[in-house]
Amino acid sequence: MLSVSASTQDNLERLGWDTFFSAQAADHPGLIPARVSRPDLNRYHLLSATGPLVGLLPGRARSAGQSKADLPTVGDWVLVSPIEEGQEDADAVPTVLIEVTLNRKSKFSRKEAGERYDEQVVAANIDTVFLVTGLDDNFNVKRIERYLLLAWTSGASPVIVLSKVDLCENLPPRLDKVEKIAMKTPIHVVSATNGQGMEGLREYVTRGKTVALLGSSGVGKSTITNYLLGHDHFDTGAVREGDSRGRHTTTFRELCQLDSGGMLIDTPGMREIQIWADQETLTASFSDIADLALTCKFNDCQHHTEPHCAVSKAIATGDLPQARLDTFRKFKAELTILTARNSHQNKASKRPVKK
Ligand SMILES: Nc1nc2c(ncn2[C@@H]2O[C@H](COP(=O)(O)OP(=O)(O)OP(=O)(O)O)[C@@H](O)[C@H]2O)c(=O)[nH]1
Ligand SMILES: [Mg+2]
Ligand SMILES: [Zn+2]
Repeated sequence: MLSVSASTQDNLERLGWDTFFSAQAADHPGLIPARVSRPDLNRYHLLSATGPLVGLLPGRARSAGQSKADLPTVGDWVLVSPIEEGQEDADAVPTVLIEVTLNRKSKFSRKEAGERYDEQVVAANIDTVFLVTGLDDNFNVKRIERYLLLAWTSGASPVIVLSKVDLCENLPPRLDKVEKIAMKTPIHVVSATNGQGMEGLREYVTRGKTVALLGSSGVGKSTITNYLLGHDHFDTGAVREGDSRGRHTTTFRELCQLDSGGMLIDTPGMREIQIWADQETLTASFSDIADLALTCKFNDCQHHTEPHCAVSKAIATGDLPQARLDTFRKFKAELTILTARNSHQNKASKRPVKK
């Protein structure tokens, strides 16, 4: 164990430090733990027990990384060493060298935007993800289903946040649609402009806990973050008239500490959220379909025209929406391509397969 003073220990725990990380740090005596609050182009803004630091990553770490997903990202814990020379200005934020990135407890990933089949880690070491969707004209249940699958893959607990309830004239049918696909995920209906339901979100942002806000542009992620922080740290931007879509106001990911000791990670609205998951999580995310399939006559029933198919029956009676089955099939197809591409890339690169 590192020998640290009580107040240092307290500050670290407020940042989310626990035995999962201290056990790893024990192998690297003398290095200082810090958490990535904001990755920049060539440097990393860090938070440590003694305050902010600026971390530099040695070139060798960049080239040794098998994929971009291995490089430090927002929420990661790193171990650093001080850089002695060249720090003339005593008031400047100390610059340090990032020596080690600790294994992650959880990570929210998606397939990198565009053609490449690479993993992009959006945020690391998060306890809860707020999947934010506006109850305005930009409301979209399919998008929530997609985010939910990624959240279940992440190792963090998802929470569905339906924002802008002050703009919603007919809540019950929308809420009903979300409840049908939520699979018991907690749902919070909020307005960050009039405060409705906002206190309920605080229970997730307690001392040492990290919450990441995810969702399309304009759904109100930064407005919610500012509300919980108690001041306007992030810029917010008006949405387009007509379709209520945002204008990509937030352009970087940043972890901020609340006075309560919890942390929020605000992220830029995602244009595309392509799946990064595995078959097991897909089945678990669609446990309603999996449960029904257990009672289909054939074990390998595809729920098309087979006799005694419990899934088809549930669709006929309206117990299972057709759209739900369609989404499941679409995700399954995307996952099949992803898995095939990944195994192809791994073979082609002849590198050891990643953990
Ligand atoms: N009426 C109403 N407007 C809201 C609410 N929350 C956010 N807004 C407005 O919606 C617009 C977009 O909010 P942002 O917080 O910038 O949205 P964002 O999700 O951070 O968007 P990006 O940074 O582009 O991803 C702003 O004009 C906010 O004032 C709400 O609860 N009610
Ligand atoms: Mg924003
Ligand atoms: Zn069937």
